[in-house]
Order: sequence, then structure tokens, then C-alpha cells
Amino acid sequence: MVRPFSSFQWYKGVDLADFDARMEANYRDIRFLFSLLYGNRRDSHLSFKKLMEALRENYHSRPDELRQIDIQRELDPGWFLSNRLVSTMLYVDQYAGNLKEFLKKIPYLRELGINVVHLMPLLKCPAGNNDGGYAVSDYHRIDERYGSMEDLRRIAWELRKEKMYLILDLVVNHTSDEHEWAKRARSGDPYYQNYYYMFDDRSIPDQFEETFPEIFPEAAPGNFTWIPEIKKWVMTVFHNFQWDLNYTNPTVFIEMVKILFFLANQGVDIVRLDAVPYLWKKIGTTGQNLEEAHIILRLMRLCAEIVCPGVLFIAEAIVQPEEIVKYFGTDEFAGRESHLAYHASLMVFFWDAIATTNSRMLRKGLENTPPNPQGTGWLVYIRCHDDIGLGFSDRDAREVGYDPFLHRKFLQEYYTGKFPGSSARGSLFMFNPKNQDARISGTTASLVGLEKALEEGNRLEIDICIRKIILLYSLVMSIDGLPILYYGDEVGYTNDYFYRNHPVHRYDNRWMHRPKIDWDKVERRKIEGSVENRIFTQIKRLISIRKSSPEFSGDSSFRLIDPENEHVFSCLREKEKRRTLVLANVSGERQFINSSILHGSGLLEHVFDKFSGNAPAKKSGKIILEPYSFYWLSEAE
Ligand code: OTU
Repeated sequence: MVRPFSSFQWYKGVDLADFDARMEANYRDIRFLFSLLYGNRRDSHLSFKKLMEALRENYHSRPDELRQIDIQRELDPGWFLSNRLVSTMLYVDQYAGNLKEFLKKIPYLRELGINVVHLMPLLKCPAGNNDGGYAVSDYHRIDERYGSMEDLRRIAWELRKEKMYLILDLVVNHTSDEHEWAKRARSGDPYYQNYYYMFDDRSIPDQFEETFPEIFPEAAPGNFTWIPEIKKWVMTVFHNFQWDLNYTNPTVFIEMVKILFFLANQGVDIVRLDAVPYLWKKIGTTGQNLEEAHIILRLMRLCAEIVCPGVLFIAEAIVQPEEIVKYFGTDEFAGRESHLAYHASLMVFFWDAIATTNSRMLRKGLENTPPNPQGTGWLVYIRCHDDIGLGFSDRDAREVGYDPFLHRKFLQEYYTGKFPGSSARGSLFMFNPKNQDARISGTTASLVGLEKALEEGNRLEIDICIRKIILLYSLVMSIDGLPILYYGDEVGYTNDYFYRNHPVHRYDNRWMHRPKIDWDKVERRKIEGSVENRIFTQIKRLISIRKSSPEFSGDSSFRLIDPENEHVFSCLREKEKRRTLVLANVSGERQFINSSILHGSGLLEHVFDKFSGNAPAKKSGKIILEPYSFYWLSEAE
């Protein structure tokens, strides 16, 4: 048996006491999980030894400053659930041009109150179609378009100085077909062909295809691509230039763990693991959410617990809620897989509430969300760089009386502006004629109707749209989890149609909601009464109140409250003696709520709204909520 601890105390001049202690705590589980995946292979023993060596080497090369942070975070493992954290995500080039220029934008983020920054993929990728950077050709280099690895380290350092945190993607499921491994595989080297799933003829691919769905049916139908140079089919679940990595080969796993440590050692605080449901494939399955995918993630996590325990994992799993929750870990591994995961169905429920003007689905969806293990948290958001997939569970829809298929159709029509009365300006993404599935693209502002209202110069409508945006973000900031503010939303960015003239982006309408930031527009936040000013100041206020309200933290209690009015969503946030009752009117009509809701939530009659600073409006014992308005009701301290 390999006994990696106990033999050394020092390794190349570095004290290994922490390393040894962490190894001792995790060794048995790592060994066990590794053998589940690779135990029956001849090279299992040797591969395990290589993995152990990689851990030691990367611990050794981890900068001292980061090792100190690891220790602090080990002492405060729930640090990321704090109400004081608010995140954003952005494309460095669309936002600032490059990494050096981005440095100058940090004060702007601080002004807004943002302290967690997800920089969209920055690693080297092909010049043509690279799926927004999700086709990596070199994991050790920053693409020249953005700058250098040194620029990234500088950003990590500057953010750290400001008590801000950096999120970066790790595209674990596939590489670009221009990655060195892919090039070698294509040139006929069997060693690298084993890094991917390659087949000489269609017999096995056809068996996979029977049960694999298509992710990008319009842009990349099917799941395999023919490589004429070697006369083989390679598995490409996403685009044909994104080759799926073969994790049945332990060398692939070890390579990826080393890349993970490499990024962690540059100063990345949080790693977003892309497309994790797809990490393991089997004939006769959908190729998603297989047990082995969870084992791979757990193994990665436990390895990170030894080398860089301060680094968090986000599992990017846009699947049904009962599957997503498993990415936090289950059974004896509960809380030991990823720290954070996107609450993808909650995102859809927010949009559902706006479209239907009732909170039935939002409520039901939250009610049916399985509990997440202690020490883990949801990422709460209304949109991200991807499409809005209508991936709620059919059960949620049925339980509130909708036919799931027809309801999805309704949402598609509503957000593309086809439904009578809708002023949304979204587009369908990846319409699949076989099952009528489609997702939705479009910025928050355009989806709530602001683009149309501005075009028509309709002041009343503009007003309503701004209210909707603030209402949505009030929910994002107050519902249990780490909130994401999607870049541009804070100044009401409408769709960017420039992508239609772009040689590559024109085929992918997700680019309509990945706007290029015009800083003159952002400057308008300073002009009182401008649309930018009205949205910016209110979002800034939401953030600042959240940050001073411990009851909004991810480790405080969250309880749904029935306001006895389906147009109003309500929940109670509570920590120690601090309570806030959230009331949100998702309809365009004034709503009334019985004041007894206060008493029922353990609040006194005399409450005030934290957002406006005023007492809520009341009439004959009822609380009044204006169209698309909300209250954060709390007792004076
Ligand atoms: C992710 O999304 C990224 O967020 C996308 O921008 C990439 O195109 C893609 O991976 C490939 O790298 O299908 O519609 O369950 O749903 O990984 C978005 C997870 C996607 C997948 C998700 C994927």
C-alpha cells in the first residue's frame, strides 16, 4: 500500500505538517473513490502513485500567501455563505477590452458593492468559433486577446487586497480540437486517442445516440464527429470542435486535477466546473448525472482539500433540481462534492412569475427544492451568459395545475413577444423540432419589455419595466443563496444585436445578451432621472442592504410564507433575533395583504421597509403593494 504521509515532514524545503494532516484526513476516501473508478485496471496502482505525487508537488508550489488563506478558510468554512457577498459575471473583452484594462474597472464594481467576480473563460482557445471560450486549447495560458497569466495573477492579487474574490471556469468535460492532446490524437498517436472517446465505425456511436439527447441540435446535431485524418468518430456532445474527455482513463483525471491546482495556485478563489453532469458516459443512458460523474467530482474535491482547501467548487449542472442537489454530495459525502451550484429552476420560476403575474410556480418550485447539505449554497440569479432553459420539473408544473408542455410553449411565446400583451424581446435558442424544446435568449431588460418601451418612448411602460428589474433583483438578493448580478443589468442593457454581423457569433443568439459595455452609457448612472441612474442606484441599494442584513446569509433560516394572495410571493428570512419578511407583488395590479401576516411571521405591528426606509402603505388593516413592488419588512433595531 502506498503510504504518502508519515514518510516526510519536509519536502523541498516546505513544511508538510498541514499537508500531512489533510492527507491523513482524506487519504482513505480518495483511495476508495479512486478504486471505484479505476481499481480494475492494470495501471491503477501506478496511476494512484502519480496522483499522490501531483498532490505533493502542487502543495509545494502553492504560494505561501495562498496557503495562509487556506488555513483561514479552514477555520471558517462557511465564509462564502455570508450575506456580505454579492457576485457578478462578465466577459473581460466585452467589459474592458483586456485584463489590464479590467483592473481599472475594479473601483466601479466596488462602487456597486460587488465583491465576487466571475471572469468568463480566458484560457487560450482557437480564434474562430470557441463557444465563448468553452473550447480550451491550452489550460496553462491566457489567450493573447486578454493578456497573460501574469495579468491574471495581478488581478487575483488586487482583488484579494480589496477583499474581493475571483471565480474562473475550468472546462472539465471537453477540450478544443486544437488542444495539443487532440492534435496528437488526430495525428494518429493512440496514447492521446485514449484521452477521448474514439471509434472506428458507427456501431458504438449509434448505440450511444439511441439515448443521448442533443445539446445544441441546431448548431451541432448528434454527439459524434468524423475525423477523416484518422478515419475515426470522436464523441462531441456539445459542438463538433469540443471533444469529450475520456475519464475512464485515469491519466485524463490526473491531468485535469493538475490543471485545477495550476489555476488555484494562480490565486483563483472559486472554480466553476463546467458541464459536470456529462463527465461519464454509458450506453443506454442519457450520459448525464451518472454516479461516476459524482465520484470524479468528489475525488477532485478531496484532492483539493489537501492542496488548496480554501478554493471552492461551483458545479455547473443545469439539470432538474433533484439532480442538481446531488452535486453538493450525498450520504457520507454530503457537503463534500461542490460548495455551490446554480439554482437553475429558480431562475425560470422568477421569469414564470413575471409572465404569469402569479407566484404559484415560484412558490411550488421552492417548496419542492430538496434541501442542500449544511455548508453548501445555491447561486441565485435571473440570468447568466447562457440561455434560459425551461428545465423545471414537470411535477412542479402539474402541481400548480399547468400542463408542462403547454406551459413551456406559453413561456417561449411570452418571452419572444408573440403572446398577446407581451412586450418581451427575447429569441428562441436551439429550437428542436423533434420535441418542440427551445430555450430563451435576451437580456433582462429586453425580456421585461424595456427595449420596446424605450423604442416607443413610453414613459409609463419604462417605469413599469424598471420596477420589474428591481423586483427581480430584490428576489435574487433576498432568497437563500449567493446572488449573481449579470453584468450590464445594473444599467439596464437591452439586447446587443451586433452579434448578427459577427462572422462567428451570428450562429449563436446567446450573444444578444453578452453585450459590449459602452462606458459612456454606464456614466449616465450619474445623471439623475436617467434610466441607467434609476436602475443603478436601486440595485446598489439592494446590494448594500443585503450586505448589512445577516438574516439574508446562506446559513440563516428561509421559510416560505403564504400571503393568501397568489400574485404576491412571500418568505421570511431569520437569523438570531433579526427577521425580514419579504413581500413581492409580481403582478401589474395593486395587491392587498392581510396585516396579520406580520404577527404570523413573528413580527410586531410596527415594521418598516428596509428598502424605502418607510412604513408599508396600509388601508383598512391591509398592507398595500403597488404593481411590481416589494417590501423587506423588518422591526426597527
Ligand atoms: C456550459 O453550458 C456553458 O455555460 C456554455 O456556455 C457552454 O456552451 C457549454 O457548457 C459547453 O462548454 O448546455 O446551454 O448541465 O447544460 O454545461 C448551456 C450543464 C449548456 C449544461 C451546460 C451547458
